[in-house]
Amino acid sequence: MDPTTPTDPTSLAADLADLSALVRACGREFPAAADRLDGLAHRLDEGSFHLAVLGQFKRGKSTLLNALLGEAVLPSSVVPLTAIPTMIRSGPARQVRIAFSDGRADEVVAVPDAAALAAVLARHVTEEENPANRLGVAEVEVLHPSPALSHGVVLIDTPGIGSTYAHNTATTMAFLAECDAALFLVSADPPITAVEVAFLREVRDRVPRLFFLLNKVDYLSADEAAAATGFLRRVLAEKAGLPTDVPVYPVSARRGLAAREAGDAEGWRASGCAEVADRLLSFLAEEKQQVLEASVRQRAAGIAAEVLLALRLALRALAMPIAELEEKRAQFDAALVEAEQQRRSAQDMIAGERKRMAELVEAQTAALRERYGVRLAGVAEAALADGDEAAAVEAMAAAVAEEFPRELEATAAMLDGELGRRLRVHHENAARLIGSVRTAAAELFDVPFRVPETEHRLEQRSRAWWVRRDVSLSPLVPIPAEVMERGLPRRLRERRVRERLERQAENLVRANVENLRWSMVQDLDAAIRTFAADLDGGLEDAVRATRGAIGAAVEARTRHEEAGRELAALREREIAALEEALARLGETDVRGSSPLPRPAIP
Ligand SMILES: Nc1nc2c(ncn2[C@@H]2O[C@H](COP(=O)(O)OP(=O)(O)OP(=O)(O)O)[C@@H](O)[C@H]2O)c(=O)[nH]1
Ligand SMILES: [Mg+2]
Repeated sequence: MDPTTPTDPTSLAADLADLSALVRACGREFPAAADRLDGLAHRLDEGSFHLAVLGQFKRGKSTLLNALLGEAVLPSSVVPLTAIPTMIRSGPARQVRIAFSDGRADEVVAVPDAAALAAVLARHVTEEENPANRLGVAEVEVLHPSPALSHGVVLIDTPGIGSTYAHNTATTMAFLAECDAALFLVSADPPITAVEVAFLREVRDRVPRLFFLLNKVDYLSADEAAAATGFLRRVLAEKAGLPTDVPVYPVSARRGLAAREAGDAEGWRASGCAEVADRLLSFLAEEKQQVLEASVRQRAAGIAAEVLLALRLALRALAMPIAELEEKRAQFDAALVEAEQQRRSAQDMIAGERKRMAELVEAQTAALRERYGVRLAGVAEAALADGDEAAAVEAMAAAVAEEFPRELEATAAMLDGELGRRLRVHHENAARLIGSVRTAAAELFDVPFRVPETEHRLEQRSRAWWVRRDVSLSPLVPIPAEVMERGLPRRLRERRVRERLERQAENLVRANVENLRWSMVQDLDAAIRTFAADLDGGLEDAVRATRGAIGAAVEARTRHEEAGRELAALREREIAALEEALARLGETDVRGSSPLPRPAIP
């Protein structure tokens, strides 16, 4: 099968369900394998693709999304408006779920039509009706039946950057890490600004795939639109280092929306939105879907190959003279002694990795503490120059609230990457060790088996270990001045103020960095524990499957010749069914000698 051909994910899901049922029915040695297959089905099911629309305020992001959805549901206006990221997923009927940052239960609202949906969204995500996010909304998720949301695409409306509402910019910046791809929207009038170029530079480093849309081309004639597109391309190349032929899609979101609402297919095409909907959305989603599906297929085939190995072993064992069988069992147990030694040394190495990572966390947080101490001293000094102690305290608190989450993100991202890189080597070693146990069994009983390749690509972007990231900041508790201080000479009083501010800064930094350090160490421990348990579990599965197969054969043979024959017939049937299921998954040579299809990665 050509792995670059996108396949129907529902049929893959069905194949996985069949395979899992089949494996489960093969007997008590295999529930773990069936569970792993169910895990893959879940992964496929939730394999959504986050596509955000990004841009400066009022470029028409919300209008464009409305055009793509086919109805005006996201609030749009002439004043800066969108204040909370809104995720729009595919669902059978319109529904809104609102999550709050203070841990209140989510609010789920079923909405009968577009107008009702628009009203609920306006109440929660706009600067007008929810100024400075008074309602404490953390995230809004919309379910919508639009076909634009097929292939697992999740469209995301983001607050515009660069408006007078600085918190909107901060919200969008913090959200970039969630985006798999983005449509970067600029408008024909005014042409791209310096603020947008600076924003683009940030985006470019954090979002893996970017597409450029030039909106509001309805203001321009055809010639002007061509000139504007050319200008935008030049700016993108010169100021943001993008290739000179980077595609730019001219659109009129407003006309697109009007055309969709009027059912005007020609107008829809003329607006440029059709191309975005047809080509871009499906291209992006398929690209992701393809990688995901190929990887799921490959892993499922690997699991099925392991089960097949155990079944073939059992069949071979059933045909063997008892004495030979016992001898093979002893040889397999001897091979396990070696594997056990390797397992111990792997666990030691993982423990060593934990220690080194913990040291890195300490070093990073110490550096952060130091950097922040200096930074806050500077902030306090500057505020004191033209204000009093209270102003300096306020300036420090503001600096922490504004800058600390970013620092924290950066440190966490760096450590995430580092742990991922380090564990990858151990992951490969563990897979090899587990494979060697199966290979030993296969060789002993002379049945074909190829160790499945491991695949990490999809995990690379997931934040495997940093799960409890807590960006809530420790507040500043002002240290009161002593009453008698007022009577002191000015120089002395100033020195006291400085000392107090210094202590304040120290407390603030210590409390916040300590929070971070503690949660990182917790997460690191959890990640290492899971990893070590996975290694032990995987090895145990491999051993259990082989021992189980031999044991069942010995038991059946000693019980009755008839029982042995019956079990052999059952195993043969199971093997045939599994081989068939494996062939459906796209594995051509079920004897396990041909390479599995590799995922197509652009
Ligand atoms: N002429 C014209 N106006 C448009 C177009 N798209 C959007 N607009 C108008 O531009 C204004 C801003 O649109 P919004 O969709 O609210 O922009 P936004 O980027 O979501 O704004 P924020 O959420 O504040 O960042 C509205 O008045 C829209 O009607 C277009 O293609 N042509
Ligand atoms: Mg908007």
